[in-house]
Amino acid sequence: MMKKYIIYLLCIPAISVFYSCSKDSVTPEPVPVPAPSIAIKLAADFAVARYNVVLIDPEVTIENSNGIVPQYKWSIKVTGKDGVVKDSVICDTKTLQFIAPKANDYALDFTVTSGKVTKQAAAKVKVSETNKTYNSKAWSLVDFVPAPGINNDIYSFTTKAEALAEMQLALTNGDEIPLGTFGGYVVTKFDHTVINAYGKRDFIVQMSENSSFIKYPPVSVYVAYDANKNGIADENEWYEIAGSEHHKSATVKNYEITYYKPDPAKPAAPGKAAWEFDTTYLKYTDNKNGSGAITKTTKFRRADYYPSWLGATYTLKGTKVYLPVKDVSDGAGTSFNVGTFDWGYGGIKDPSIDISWAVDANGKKVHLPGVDFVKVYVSSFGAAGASDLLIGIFEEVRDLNL
Ligand SMILES: [Ca+2]
Ligand SMILES: [Ca+2]
Repeated sequence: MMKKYIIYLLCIPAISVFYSCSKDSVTPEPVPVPAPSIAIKLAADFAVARYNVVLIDPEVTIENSNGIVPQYKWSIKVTGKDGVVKDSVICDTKTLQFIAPKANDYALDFTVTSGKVTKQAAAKVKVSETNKTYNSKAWSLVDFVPAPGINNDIYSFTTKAEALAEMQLALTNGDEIPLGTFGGYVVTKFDHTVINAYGKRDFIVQMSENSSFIKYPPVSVYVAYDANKNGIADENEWYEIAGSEHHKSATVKNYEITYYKPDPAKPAAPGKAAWEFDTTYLKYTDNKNGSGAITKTTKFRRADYYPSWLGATYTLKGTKVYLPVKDVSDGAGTSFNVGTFDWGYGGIKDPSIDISWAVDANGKKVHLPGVDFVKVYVSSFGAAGASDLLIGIFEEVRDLNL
């Protein structure tokens, strides 16, 4: 009896093993997966003038990719200071918009990788001399509309043309260009396309710098590459630089403020604090059902904040970025800490910009070979009590790699 029992027990694992094996044996043989293959059609030679873009768009056919997203890499041979030739990656998309600062013959390598399979192709670009000298600073003023601010009345313009001529002069002389509060902007143009250097910052936005007495807000940046080469920054050529604040919840996209010209006959409505000279001075409305008034401060009571040449009302637009402004005078409104942003703005610790941060209206990254135009605008709407509105004062934009 006992013997039988033992045998029975021992049989269970035996059967179990047999069962497992038989299950395996009915699994169909794995169908061999066809190896991926890559074919590249790329012209051998291209030619372009320096600081101009040539489009290099190879034909890539990938078979049996098994859903793997291919990776692309363009590199050029660069001779370092030590005389050693190295591959330098210049692009990671299929299409390359090649642009180079120097006349030379460039040897390009194009690599496509799909899983474990890699294919390479090569091309040459002959970059010719233009016999032009290019300036690192954007010297041409293309557009300028200030928002209200305490320094608008120093300019007694009657037309926009007059304002532009005067601000061009300021830019030429290295003088400052006041932008006022939210939405105030200036557009400048380079005499060349600022190259979007791969993995590097490309240009710098110089604003008036903070002192112990006066604090300036960071400013936002738009860029335009003159893709159709008509010399104009067309509406569809503008892209926003998505800096460190761009995706934060307090950031308001497509914000618009309308400013109303103050009535000089209106009696001042003083506030509780001595610095509040007129709390109903300059009316504004926005496109989020908001409205209010900019207070005229006692210190600037003789100033006209509204640019007289801009008519009865005008509207300024952009992404509104939240800027922390903290009263550090126990609510007296006489002393403030003004916040700053990490990267991707002017008026911050490091105001250098990588063109690769540009995004389209849907927030999607765009690949620009470079930029010809830079728009700088005040993207926060804040005041620092007795010190008045937080206003931006523009100095210049400059190519970092020229
Ligand atoms: Ca770059
Ligand atoms: Ca254009």
